[in-house]
Amino acid sequence: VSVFPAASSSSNEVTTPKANEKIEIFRVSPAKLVVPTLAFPSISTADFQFDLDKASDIIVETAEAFLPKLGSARLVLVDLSHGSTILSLVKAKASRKNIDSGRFFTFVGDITKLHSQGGLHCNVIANAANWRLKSGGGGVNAAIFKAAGPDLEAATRARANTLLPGKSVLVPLPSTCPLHNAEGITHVIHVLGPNMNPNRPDCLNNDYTKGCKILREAYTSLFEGFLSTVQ
Ligand code: AR6
Repeated sequence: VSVFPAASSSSNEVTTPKANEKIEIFRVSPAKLVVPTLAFPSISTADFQFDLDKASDIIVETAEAFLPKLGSARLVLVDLSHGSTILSLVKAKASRKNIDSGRFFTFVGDITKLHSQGGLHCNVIANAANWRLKSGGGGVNAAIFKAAGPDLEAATRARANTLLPGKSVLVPLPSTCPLHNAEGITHVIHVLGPNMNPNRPDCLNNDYTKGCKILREAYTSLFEGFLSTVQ
């Protein structure tokens, strides 16, 4: 029986369950060994050029509001580098609010390789998508569609063709999909955030009243989608 360890909030180190936790684990089925975990990138803060400080407030506030609904499930904000500003801001703000760091934490790694390379098991990942729900483009969208192969494109089409800013769509991955069988990811949730980049569709021209409202809606929709997989 393999046990997926919990990740530490301060680093990518892993912890070993205590002896009495192991006894409990052996009584449950293998499927139950995994703590439901959503890994998500910071929506809108790279290609869509959304302000990092405002985004970090929204991430921490929406995560804090959702944790009580999620039972033991975990929310993990992921970015590629240890120098990530959004990870530092979120970590500092979550710690100031005393949010349980075992249930909401940051993690450095490629969201498509969290289990194989980072030892972190996440059964659901979020994608910072484009409105057409198309592969490619760049950023995390390109990485997720590439790692998932054509299965994700087909599964996405079965659910939706387009997405409005602030909305998300939950896409179950077939077991043939490489992200499912290599990384243990059963669902991808595509999220469309607000766009502040004048070279991309629906630019909000720095209107942060609208932008913050849409980003809040986007995270709320994302966490609700994850909640529906937990229940
Ligand atoms: N793993 C983890 N995090 C990543 C990865 C990865 N493989 N790649 C990027 N990030 P972005 P947006 C982080 O630009 O701002 C796309 O082209 C990145 O460092 O992907 O919402 C879509 O098609 C940043 O923190 O998304 C849309 O058109 C975060 O993911 C548009 O970009 C989001 O960066 C969406 O722009």
